[in-house]
Amino acid sequence: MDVVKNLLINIDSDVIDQESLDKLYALNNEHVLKIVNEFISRCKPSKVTVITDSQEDIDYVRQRAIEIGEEAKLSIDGHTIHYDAFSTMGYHDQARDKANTRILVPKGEYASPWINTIDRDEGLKEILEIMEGCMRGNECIVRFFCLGPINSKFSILALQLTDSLYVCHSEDILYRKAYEEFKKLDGSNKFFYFIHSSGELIGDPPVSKNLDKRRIYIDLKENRVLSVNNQYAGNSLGLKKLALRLAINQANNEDWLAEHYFILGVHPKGKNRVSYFCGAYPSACGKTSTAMLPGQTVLGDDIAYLRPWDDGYAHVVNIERGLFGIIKDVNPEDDPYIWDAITTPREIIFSNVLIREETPYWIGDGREVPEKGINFSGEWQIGKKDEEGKKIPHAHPNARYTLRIEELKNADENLHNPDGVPLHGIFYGGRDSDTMPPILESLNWEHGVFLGASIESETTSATIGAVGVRVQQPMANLDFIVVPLRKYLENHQRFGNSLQHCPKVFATNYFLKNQDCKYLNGMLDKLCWVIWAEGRSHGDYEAIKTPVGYIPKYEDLKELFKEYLGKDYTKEEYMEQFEIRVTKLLKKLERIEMMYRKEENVPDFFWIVVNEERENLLNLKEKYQKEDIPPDEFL
Ligand code: OXD
Ligand code: MN
Repeated sequence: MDVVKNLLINIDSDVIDQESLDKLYALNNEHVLKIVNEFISRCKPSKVTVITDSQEDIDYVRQRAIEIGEEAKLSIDGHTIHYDAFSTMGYHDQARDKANTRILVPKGEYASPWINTIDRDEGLKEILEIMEGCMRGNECIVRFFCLGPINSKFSILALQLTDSLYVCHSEDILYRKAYEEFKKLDGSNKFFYFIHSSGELIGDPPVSKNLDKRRIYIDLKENRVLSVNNQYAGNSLGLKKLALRLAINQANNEDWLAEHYFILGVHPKGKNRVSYFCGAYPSACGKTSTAMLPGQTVLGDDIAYLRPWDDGYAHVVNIERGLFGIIKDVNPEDDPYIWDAITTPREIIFSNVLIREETPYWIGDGREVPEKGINFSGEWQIGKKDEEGKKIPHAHPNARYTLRIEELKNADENLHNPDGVPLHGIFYGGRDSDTMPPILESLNWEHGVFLGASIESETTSATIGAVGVRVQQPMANLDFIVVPLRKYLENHQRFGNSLQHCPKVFATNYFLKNQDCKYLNGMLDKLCWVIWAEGRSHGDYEAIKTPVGYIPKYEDLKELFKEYLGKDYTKEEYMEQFEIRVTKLLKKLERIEMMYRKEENVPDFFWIVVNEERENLLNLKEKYQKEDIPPDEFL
């Protein structure tokens, strides 16, 4: 034990008190001590506090977040507000910083061209220098969490050091506490670790000052991420998107999947069953609204781990227990479950919204915009502009709420099931105004992998940079894939083929527009696509086989629209929505090919699907001599 204790010799006893030291020693894990020692010595906080699973410790974090001003109380009990740094509408810490998030790649190793990398030695040198003294004057919290349910084959433990009490508090809402689980590691280093610092702080509320030195470096070799000079949860919270990258690496070296998926329990009327579906959508493309469909249950809204299970299905768990949801457009009509939860007393952190008389307001909340208040830019009034003359909205388009799933009326009862839930199907979707039909079922698993690999979307405000550019987003996961795409696709193919009950794959598109740029579908129509997909996974509906996938029959949708939405779904609507748009699909295929041609050694199965798809589309063009083919032609 003394050897282990000696690992903390570099730390001044004024910085860490005996109580915290004892909590560390009780873990009996030299790896944890080494990490704490190394980064406390480097980052030089004025105080180190170790947090266990006790309520007292957890309350301490909540309290400190308010005391140091990273959060402020709002009028409703349990609600707080947090702001991230803001300079102009184009330069801020209100979204993920893709440019400065890099994978550290050892010399000579291959990385796909769209993975943002830096030479490992160079990157480590750079970030470790930036981290030198970065916590000076601040308190560093040491916390222990679990990615996934406790006591589960799926789960991975995670150690977080951070000087942001907001980060630590958010993680408490979003993840399962696991100090006691670390004790069970028996001294091993089988955990991820995350070192985060907001860096020097400025202003009131205190926000990261040195955004120019914001870095998020992912070190696959050590299963760790170092993140500095930021607070926005997508950049700062180790367990969210930073851990996803480490998990993708691990999964692709083993036999499982780590995906950017929600998990939805689908409960079709009168059938007395629940079937679980996952879904991947790039940010702000309907992911949360699909996960929150009325009458269904939500098990997760962002990240899932999948493993082949004894019953022949893939089983899936939510590695989180909370939501870090986009608040824009949350209103009582479209999002009743979320609206109810975030307007009543319970533990919630709002970020980057407008506060007026201790009440939060956001874009699309259905209320009149207050004339003034406090927002991410400080004192705000209607018409306020940033230094570059750009209008500052009352709330940021990427403003968020952080909330436990169990606080929702539609929370699924299997959230903490260590065995996860069996997976019946996967939805993929992007933002596509003119090409894909509202729902299309893949011809087989490989074709499903292709559908996921060919998601395209317009960029949104969830990442920094231009908004509205069409980009390829394989499995809505491109920002997080840290292994060569070749390997990622191979792993998918192998995974599905190893299952006796392979999930069905569906491409969805909620953003189809007509010539006048009007959406062809209502917000809730997706409920009918989802119920149809669930029925398909049980063999309840026949479908029309087109050369690019299966589409629903009009009669089935007509009934579903009536039963679930009380709507008359007309044949004309169906004919327009489910046309097979041959020319547009060929163009999309070209873009996809162009992307994958840049990758080394893309697996054969992928090119086989691409070539078949092209041939099928060309044949259709030849046969019908039309750009768009009505669905009835395939009956
Ligand atoms: C998220 C994201 O916040 O994907 O979930 O950006
Ligand atoms: Mn996400």
